[in-house]
Amino acid sequence: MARECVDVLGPAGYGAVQVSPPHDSMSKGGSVWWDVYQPARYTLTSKFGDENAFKNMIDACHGAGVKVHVDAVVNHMTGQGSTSYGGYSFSKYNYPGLYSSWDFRNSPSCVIDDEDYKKNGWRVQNCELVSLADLDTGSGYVRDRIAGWLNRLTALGVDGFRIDAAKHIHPDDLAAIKAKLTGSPYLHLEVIYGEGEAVQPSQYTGIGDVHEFVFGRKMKEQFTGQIKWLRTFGESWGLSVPADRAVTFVDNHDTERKDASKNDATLNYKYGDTYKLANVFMLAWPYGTPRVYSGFTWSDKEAGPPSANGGFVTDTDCGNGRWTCFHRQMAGMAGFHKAVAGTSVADWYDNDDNVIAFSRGNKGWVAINNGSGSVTRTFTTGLPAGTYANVAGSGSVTVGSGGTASVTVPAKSAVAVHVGGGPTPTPTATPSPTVSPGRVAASFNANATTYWGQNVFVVGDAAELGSWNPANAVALSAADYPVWKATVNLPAGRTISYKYIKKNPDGSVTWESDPDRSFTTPATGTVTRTDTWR
Ligand code: ARE
Ligand code: CA
Repeated sequence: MARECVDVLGPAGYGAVQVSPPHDSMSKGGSVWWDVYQPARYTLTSKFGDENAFKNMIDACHGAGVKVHVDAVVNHMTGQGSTSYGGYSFSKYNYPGLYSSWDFRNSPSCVIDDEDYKKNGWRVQNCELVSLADLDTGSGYVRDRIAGWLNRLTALGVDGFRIDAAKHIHPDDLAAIKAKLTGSPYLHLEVIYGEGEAVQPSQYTGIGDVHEFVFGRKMKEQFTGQIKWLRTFGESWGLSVPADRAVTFVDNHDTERKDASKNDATLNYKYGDTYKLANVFMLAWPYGTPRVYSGFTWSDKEAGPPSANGGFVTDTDCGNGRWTCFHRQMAGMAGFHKAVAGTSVADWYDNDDNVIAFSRGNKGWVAINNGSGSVTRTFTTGLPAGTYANVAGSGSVTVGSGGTASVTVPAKSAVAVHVGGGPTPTPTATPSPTVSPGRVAASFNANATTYWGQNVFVVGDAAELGSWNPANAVALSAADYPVWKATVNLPAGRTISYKYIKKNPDGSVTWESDPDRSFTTPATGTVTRTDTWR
């Protein structure tokens, strides 16, 4: 996570990252993902690492301008097991040094039934969620322990909390815990909307933002149907909390695992381009605070993430197929979301089927083709004239003086451009046919991995390479990705220093590491530099 904050999340413009529950939890030795939702004690000795690693992660993320949110599991403790990842021994209702049986609502103990959700709000908040020992959040002692845990995290630098199973904590209890918090961490609550249920999301909006589960359900419905209907998307669609209180998402770690036939199922990474396009829409349309979900790949829905030595999660590798690293695919759109903040939707277009386009003020424009055929037309973009990089894919869009642009949107893809993402100069991929005397054609071939919205340039001490000014660097073409290429005419017989740089969706620049690269151009002919990003 620390690495990802520095390399990807920060440069892309993501505002925050929500991490998995970091408390010491019951251990199922790596066989399942959900043991982390059974807290054993409030220490940072989890399957994800220890307190040092956690603190380093926070510092690295803050250094990259990314806030850190923690998934806080405070409605309950465990329902099974006896040993934690940190080597602590406990039993249900008995956590030495922390809680004993009287801190739970277990006399008489009851377990929430499916029909309780509609009929009995008291049982939803006081009985056990899937047999997990339900904390007596009405007790001062319990409230102090919970607030103490959250305050320790705040002291380490945590900026916000997802409150797990908030629906199962009475709003008055949650408000009392909130009143004991130091600072003002951002709270977002998991209160799942269910039609006709006794406990409703609207009862919690006075405490924090609320996860809008209707959003993901609607995204699945529309993107597996016709997206032209999204023109009117908003609160009137039966969303459960107002936009300014909603955290939106296409899926989360629970909904991605629901059987597709269930009405609370959502899209997930297995839907490929359809999933991607729904996320593009979420980041482009003004509704709520969007959250992109990034997890690990699975076929068994119980299976845990890649781990070793009894379930300790190994470092994420975005190249081995075990992790979706989906946040990388949305990196360009995170920059788009940030760039268009505060603007409204205009210039709506749809083809009466599965292609839509709209602008966000004079800051951004997006086209989404959820259909099976490519579409080429002249769109009104609302943008100032210029050439902009497509941050939802590859290539660029040239907007004319009237704000219109002729754009091709291939089937199942999107084009998104925004002001400030940096107009990409047209790649000078082809050498000019005649090389004037005293000059030689130098080809730069750089093997560089990028995420969506990032582009590679070469910059150096020659005027033709921008005289070390990134703004005048030469764009490389991604046509042979991961090898980025350009050919530049350089003075013959001269020693040239250069480096490759990446321009990020938010306009910032990432430089290769030192030292500078250098070579001497020949007296005549051509020269090719074959390099790997470092
Ligand atoms: C596991 C086993 C259980 C066992 C239990 C205790 O699967 O068989 O009884 O352990 O030993 C996750 C997993 C659970 C897992 C649990 C603890 O999903 O399977 O139980 O971890 O390890 C309701 C809640 C909502 C909750 C969902 C799952 O309202 O808060 O159920 N979501 C959060 C997390 C989950 C997590 C927990 C809570 C527990 O996101 O990942 O559970 O910390 C309607 C209602 C919803 C209701 C839903 C149930 O839609 O409107 O409110 O959600 O039905 O499907
Ligand atoms: Ca409860």
